[in-house]
Amino acid sequence: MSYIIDQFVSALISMNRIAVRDIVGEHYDNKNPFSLIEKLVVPALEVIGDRWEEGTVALSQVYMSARIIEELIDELLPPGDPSRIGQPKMAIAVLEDYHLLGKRIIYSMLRASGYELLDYGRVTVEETLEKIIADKIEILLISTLMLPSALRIKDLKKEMDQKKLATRLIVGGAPFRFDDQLWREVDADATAKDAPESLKVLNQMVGELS
Ligand code: B12
Repeated sequence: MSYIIDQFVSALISMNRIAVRDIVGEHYDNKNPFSLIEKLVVPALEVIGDRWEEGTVALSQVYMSARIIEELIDELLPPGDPSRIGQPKMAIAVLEDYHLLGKRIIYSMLRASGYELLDYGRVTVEETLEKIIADKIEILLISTLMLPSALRIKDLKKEMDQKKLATRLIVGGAPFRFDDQLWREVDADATAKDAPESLKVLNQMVGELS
């Protein structure tokens, strides 16, 4: 797989959409887009992020790679499952961060699995508070990819406690994968490293709430 990831990385950073499509066409079984995303897309973007950090890839290449991936994900991800499960009110948000792809994947995975959740898009701590109060949200999923954004979850949680809100928080994104104790430090209730695991964690939390 690592050879394929390398090929995929090269196609992305040289903005070769045709090669990107060819590689996807060769390795996608037309059944489970999440498996392709977790095995190929996420690791490739991680390699690109590492190369950017070591200075061998420009930010414009990171940006263009993400754009190509966005187009691909638009085509691959399934629509929501029409038979919604009776469930607590839930929402998903990107907190004070511009990295949106992870949220998009988690949102689609959960909707495809029958959950109905509001998509708050990119929000600040203040906006999040207003929204979860107005919508009476019981479970909030938060995605952050930068450490300063991840640490803002602790500020959100403090404000929630002051307002006596019992909304449960599930957090995820790169900082939580780099440090497996960070979710506890920001006072979240749970974390998950990828889309399939987010479904397991949510199923368990929904079970506890009902
Ligand atoms: C693509 C990318 C960008 C794109 C984003 C495009 C977009 N529309 O999203 C662009 C070019 C815009 C960008 C910009 C920047 N980036 Co950037 N970026 C990346 C990169 C390469 C990949 C991120 C990505 O999309 N991955 C694919 C998605 C699908 O994976 P994911 O988000 O991790 O999601 C998975 C899991 O984490 C999990 N998950 C995600 N969210 C959630 C939520 C819940 C509830 C759960 C349960 C699970 C979960 O499930 C997902 C599926 O498996 C990462 C490298 C990396 N290692 O992550 C750097 C990275 C995140 N960026 C970084 C930085 C520093 C920046 C910039 C500040 C650079 C700059 N100097 O301008 C800017 C910030 C812009 C801003 N103002 O916020 C750093 C962050 C470092 C840190 N610890 O703070 C990283 C880690 C790169 C690095 N190695 O240094 N970036």
